[in-house]
Amino acid sequence: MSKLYGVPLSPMVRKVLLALEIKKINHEIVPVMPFNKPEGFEKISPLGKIPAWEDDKVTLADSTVICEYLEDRYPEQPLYPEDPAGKARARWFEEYADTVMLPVLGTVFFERIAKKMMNQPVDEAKVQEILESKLPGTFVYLESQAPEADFLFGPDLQMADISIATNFINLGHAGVNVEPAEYPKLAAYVERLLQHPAVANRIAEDKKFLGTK
Ligand SMILES: N[C@@H](CCC(=O)N[C@@H](CS)C(=O)NCC(=O)O)C(=O)O
Repeated sequence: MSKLYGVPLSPMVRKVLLALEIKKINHEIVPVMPFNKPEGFEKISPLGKIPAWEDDKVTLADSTVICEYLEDRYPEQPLYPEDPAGKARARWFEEYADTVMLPVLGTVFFERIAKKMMNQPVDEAKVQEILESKLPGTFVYLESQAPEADFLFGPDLQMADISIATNFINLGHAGVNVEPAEYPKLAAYVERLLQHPAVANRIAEDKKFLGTK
């Protein structure tokens, strides 16, 4: 069976997992923790990062590369717009989520949740610094881009939305929400993202694992 290497709490692994679940692609998860990787994992993921993917045809690393492959191989239930301009904009949002949101929102999660799981001291000063100096810029940009209704490219949740949602899931686990009074469009969009059945199911699974409500 096709294998997804990683753990669902990782935003980048969850991104691939959501694509797999929405596209109903059979797979198994091979648990690999980002900071405790099995020997030889570099043969599957050259940079040693999760997620990685292995099936009957290919071994791949990087969530975007994996998701684009899944889209090409399993085009039913498309997760990218068809038109070139829409597809390019979708790729931009995915890139923004992976390279700008992950280091900001992901660090808050890493400090407050991952470090606690590893019995390491939480650097709350670092969290506060991110919340005050880095998070607002991201929220201001996303407020300017958030759709008035539905998702970024219409009524269906697509890869651009998934890439953003997975980062907001971890931010929520870390106890930070979008303030509707400050960011009304973004707060409403994030609410719609988190209520999508596939996303809500991922959150429920995470909470079971974390032992939170
Ligand atoms: N661009 C990569 C980033 C993957 C990534 O940064 N994964 C993190 C976990 S969310 C990781 O494996 N960190 C451990 C490390 O860098 O060694 C992707 O989209 O898959």
